[in-house]
Amino acid sequence: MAFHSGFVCILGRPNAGKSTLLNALVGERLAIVSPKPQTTRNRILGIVQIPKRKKAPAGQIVLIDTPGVHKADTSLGRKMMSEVCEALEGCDLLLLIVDVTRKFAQADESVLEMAKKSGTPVFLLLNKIDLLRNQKDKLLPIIDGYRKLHAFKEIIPISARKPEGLDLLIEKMIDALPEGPRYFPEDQVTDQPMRFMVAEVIREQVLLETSEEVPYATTVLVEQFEEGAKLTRIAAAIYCEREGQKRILIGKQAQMLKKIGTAARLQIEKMVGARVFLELFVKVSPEWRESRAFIEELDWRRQLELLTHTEKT
Ligand SMILES: Nc1nc2c(ncn2[C@@H]2O[C@H](COP(=O)(O)OP(=O)(O)OP(=O)(O)O)[C@@H](O)[C@H]2O)c(=O)[nH]1
Ligand SMILES: [Mg+2]
Repeated sequence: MAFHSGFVCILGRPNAGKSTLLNALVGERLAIVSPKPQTTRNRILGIVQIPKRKKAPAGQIVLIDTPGVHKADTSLGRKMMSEVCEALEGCDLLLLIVDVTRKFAQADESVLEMAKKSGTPVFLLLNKIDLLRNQKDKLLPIIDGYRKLHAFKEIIPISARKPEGLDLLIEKMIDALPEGPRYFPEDQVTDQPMRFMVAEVIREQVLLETSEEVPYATTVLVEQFEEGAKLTRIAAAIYCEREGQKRILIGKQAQMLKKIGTAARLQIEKMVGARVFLELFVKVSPEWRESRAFIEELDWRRQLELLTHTEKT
């Protein structure tokens, strides 16, 4: 029987649940998740293998999680939006995900415009239906409202967190994707380097533990990653923009940094499957969010490109 495959881009406003959906569909924590908007800063690939079922074909769904669509006001923000545009290019299907508990607003309009402009078939996912609890009768008028806005190929209510409705979503995606090759080996779930995933796990703890401007002004770079027989040694720098933010990130008697480090280390140990020695530093780099050179340094795809280029020359 035929094999269906293709690239599926997850698009939506910040906080809609895109990364939660990616993780739920792949069955692994590939993308960090937090209650704060603008958690994801680059596109994240997740591969879902679909075995052959009774009447349905087998397949491979290559999902691409993207940063939340927002009005960018820094170099970092513009880079995030260019990541969204790159993900949209050449994909076979779009999953436009909205938080069903929030009213359709101006910001949703621009996401919808991007989806329409792409010319790609769109599934509308009404996420967080678990929050509606016994008010699920509210769904029908919401669906009707959205139907008027665009000829969505499917409208599917889901809960990415619970999860709910995801089997139906997978079935519909496989049906909608064309016959195609297996793009990635059967045992591969992502293309992200471990170093980058480690940096993200540390950033996730910063997002969870700090508030106001600190999470947005923070980024993480892994500076050392050495796998030993018994122990993996990792050193990472947490960058912020001001001395005051540095003080918050370190905390009284370095308690905050210890808390972030311990929680991150436990996660990283699961990921690398070994004991980890994690060393964290906090560095101040004023206005790094406006530095294009630094933002390129944070982009692992760009770094890999540069590396192969240097090797060739
Ligand atoms: N109740 C409920 N919460 C959800 C659901 N899906 C996601 N969330 C929560 O919504 C918040 C945002 O989730 P993310 O997956 O980080 O959202 P995102 O769209 O990737 O956000 P950005 O990366 O900032 O664009 C987190 O607190 C999630 O736990 C859901 O189905 N139900
Ligand atoms: Mg995200």
